[in-house]
Amino acid sequence: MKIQHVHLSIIKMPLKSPFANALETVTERESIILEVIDHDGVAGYGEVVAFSTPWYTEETVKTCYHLLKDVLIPIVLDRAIEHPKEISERFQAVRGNPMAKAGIETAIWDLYAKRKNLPLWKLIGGTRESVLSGVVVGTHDSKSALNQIEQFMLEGYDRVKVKIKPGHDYDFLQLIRTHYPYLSLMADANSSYTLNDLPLLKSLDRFNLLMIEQPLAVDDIVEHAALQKQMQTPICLDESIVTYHDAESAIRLGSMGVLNIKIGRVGGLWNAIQLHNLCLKHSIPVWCGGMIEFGISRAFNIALATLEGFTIPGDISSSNRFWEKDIITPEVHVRKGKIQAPMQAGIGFNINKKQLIAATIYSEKIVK
Ligand code: OSB
Ligand code: MG
Repeated sequence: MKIQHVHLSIIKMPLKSPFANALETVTERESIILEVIDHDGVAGYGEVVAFSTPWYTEETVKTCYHLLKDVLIPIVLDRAIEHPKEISERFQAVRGNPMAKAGIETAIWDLYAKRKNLPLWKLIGGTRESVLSGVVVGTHDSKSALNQIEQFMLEGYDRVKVKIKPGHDYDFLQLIRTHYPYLSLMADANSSYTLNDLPLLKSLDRFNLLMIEQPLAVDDIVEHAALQKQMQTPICLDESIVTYHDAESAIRLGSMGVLNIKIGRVGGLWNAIQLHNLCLKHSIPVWCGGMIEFGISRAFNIALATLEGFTIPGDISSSNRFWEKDIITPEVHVRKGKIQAPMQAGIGFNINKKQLIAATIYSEKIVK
C-alpha cells in the first residue's frame, strides 16, 4: 500500500469531571487525530495520546504535531509499505518521540487491517473475544472516591485503580478496604515516592492490592528492584518502560512483577506486541494502560488486550467514563468487567464524523 496523504486534526474536549493524579489534574483533553488515505482511497485512523503539557512524559500535542508533520509523515509517504511492522523499523532512525510515532503507526495498522478485511485484533493474533476491563478513580478526595467506586461497580466494573501520593495513601486505602474488603483494587503512584518512603510502601502490603504501579522515579529500574525485594505486593512499571531494552533490563533485575503496556508510551502497536511477547516468555503478566483517550485509541487498546498475555484487566473503560460523546460509533461499552472485541474490519468502530468535526480546533492535509 502507498499512503497518498494524511489529515491531521487537533481536537479538544472537556472531561465530564476533572481527573486528578499525583502529578496533574486534567480537566480538558487535547489530542491529534490522524487519517491516512492510501492510493485506493482506503482510510485508516490513529490517535496521539500525548497531553497538552509534558507532565506524564516529555511529549506534548505540539511536539507530536511537529514530529508528525516535519519528520515522521515524510518518512511514511516516502515509499510503499508491505506491512505495518516496517514503520517501526523506519522510525528507528528517529530518536524518542514514541507517542508521535504510535499515532501514525496505529493509523497504518487500521488501514492495513481494513485492506485485509479483518478485525485488527484477529490480524495481530488476538485470542480473547472479550477483553478484561477496569476503571480509574480520578480524585484524591476520599468521599468522592468512595462515591465513584460505588457508581463504577453499579456500571459493571469489577477492577478499580486509585491514585496515591505521599500523604494520601495509607488512610485512603484503608478507608476503601473498610468499605470494599474484596474489591479487586490497585494503586498508581505516578512516581511520587522515593526509597526514603520504604516503611510506608511496605505498610501497603496489608491492603492486598493487585499491584502498586510506578511507585518510584520515572526513569528508574534499579530502585524498583530493591523495593520489590522488600515488598510482597507486585510492582508494576509504567513510566519506566519505554523501549524493549528497558523491559529486558527490568526483567533481568527483577524490577517488576507486572507490566503496564501503553501503545503510545512504547512507540506503537508493533512495539507493544513485542513487549507482550517478551513478558509472556518470562511469565510476567501484562495489562493495557489508559491515557484518558478518545475512542480511536481505546479501540487499539481493545485489539492489543485480546493477546494471550493480557491476563489482568486494563485501564480500558467505557467511552462514557470521560466523554459526554465519543468520536467513534458505536461507543466503547463495558459489561460485567468486559468489553466485546468488535467484528468489523480494522479497529472495528466507525468514526463519528459529526462529533469529530465538532471537536476539531485545527486541521491540515499533509501530502508528499
Ligand atoms: O499513569 O496510568 C497512568 C492517565 C493519564 C496518564 C497516565 C495514567 C493515567 C491513568 C488512567 O491512570 C487512564 C485511563 O483510565 O484512561
Ligand atoms: Mg500509571
